[in-house]
Amino acid sequence: MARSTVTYTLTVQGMHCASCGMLIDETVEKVDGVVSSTTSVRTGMAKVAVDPGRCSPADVVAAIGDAGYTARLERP
Ligand SMILES: [Cu+2]
Repeated sequence: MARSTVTYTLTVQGMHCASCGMLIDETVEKVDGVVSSTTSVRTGMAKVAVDPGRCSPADVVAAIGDAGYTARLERP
């Protein structure tokens, strides 16, 4: 775990309740290279820590899309 990680901040549309955030976190954490995912329904934001050599913002956006939500990268 000596590798450095980068945290992507994304806005997520379509969340309604805490279960939505948990579903997103479960889905995103299955993506190769994702270290952790913390999604807040209250703020509509997801903070996703990744190994940047293995996971791009597009991978995270795609995974959230697969879960049924729309995500947009706020800042790398
Ligand atoms: Cu929900």
